[in-house]
Amino acid sequence: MSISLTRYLVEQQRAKGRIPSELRLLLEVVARACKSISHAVNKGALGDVLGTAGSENVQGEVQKKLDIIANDVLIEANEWGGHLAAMASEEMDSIHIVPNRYPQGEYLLMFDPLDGSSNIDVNVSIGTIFSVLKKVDPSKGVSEEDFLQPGTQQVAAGYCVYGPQTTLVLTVGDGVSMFTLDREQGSFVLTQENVKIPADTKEFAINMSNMRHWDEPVKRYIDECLQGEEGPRGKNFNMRWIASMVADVHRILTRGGVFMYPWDKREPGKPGKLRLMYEANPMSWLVEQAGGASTNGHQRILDIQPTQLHERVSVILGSKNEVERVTSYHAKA
Ligand code: AHM
Ligand code: MG
Repeated sequence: MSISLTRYLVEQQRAKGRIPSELRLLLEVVARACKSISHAVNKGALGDVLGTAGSENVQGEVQKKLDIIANDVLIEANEWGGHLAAMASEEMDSIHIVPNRYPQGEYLLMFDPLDGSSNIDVNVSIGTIFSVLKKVDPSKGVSEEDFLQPGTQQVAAGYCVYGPQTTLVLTVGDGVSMFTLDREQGSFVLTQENVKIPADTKEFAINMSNMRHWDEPVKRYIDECLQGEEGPRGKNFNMRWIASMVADVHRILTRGGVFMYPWDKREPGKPGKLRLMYEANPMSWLVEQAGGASTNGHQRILDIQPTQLHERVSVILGSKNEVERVTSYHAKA
């Protein structure tokens, strides 16, 4: 018997008491929006969704048409349900407060509407990443400060990867579950529960073209992997780099591995490329819930107190023993 996302969430609410009905509604709406984005992605050149939009986001990155389409889909789907107070997105300068004409809820939704934008036009896996927080003080109006909570405060997080299959991966703090979109039924079906990342791995993911810019601990780690059987690790490593964090993390949740987008010397003032609120926090929680680890090299990502909405961070996540090794190299440096 197949279990739909709806049923899974009802059971999380009813039997486990883990999620209130408002959060269940919120997650259903996010899933519906992802379904709609998946359809847009599938149309490709037939749907006039490829190419750039001719605009830039707040971080000075060129926006693709699908970045904007996905952002609009998520905003429109979520603003009227009464479960949210506000939303924040990688593609919007500031927070989007639920308009006055709709009731306001207590949840805050953050998303990277289309992660892996450089892969859109070349038909490689891309995705949507999301994270849910609760307003600290429900009696006050909502502001940007409400979003600046460490990742440990997330009440739900997940991503949807648009690849050969469309897969939604979710945690509400009770392990990680995966749902595959059944296009004939139009619903997400539970296809894996209790996802676990093996503690050891022989696979790493990093953009090797930046090697000359890395810091010593990261250089050391990768250099030792590259030496293979003859080196200090005594085993051969394999490399994968999809350039879509959703797809790289999905592989790690499926078969293990370590993913890194570390700080580098290209722009020393920038802590990293990836965004804490829309990418690092949700992915770190999923990875930890699957038994893996996630750090910026010095601190657990989920413990970082954000100071800005669009803050960037260095990310090292995946198989526990490898992440601990990279962390120990940072401590020694
Ligand atoms: P995006 O959210 O604008 O798509 O940027 C984030 C992406 C990640 O998905 C991926 O890991 C990284 O950027 C790839 O960067 P690079 O092109 O430097 O390899
Ligand atoms: Mg992204």
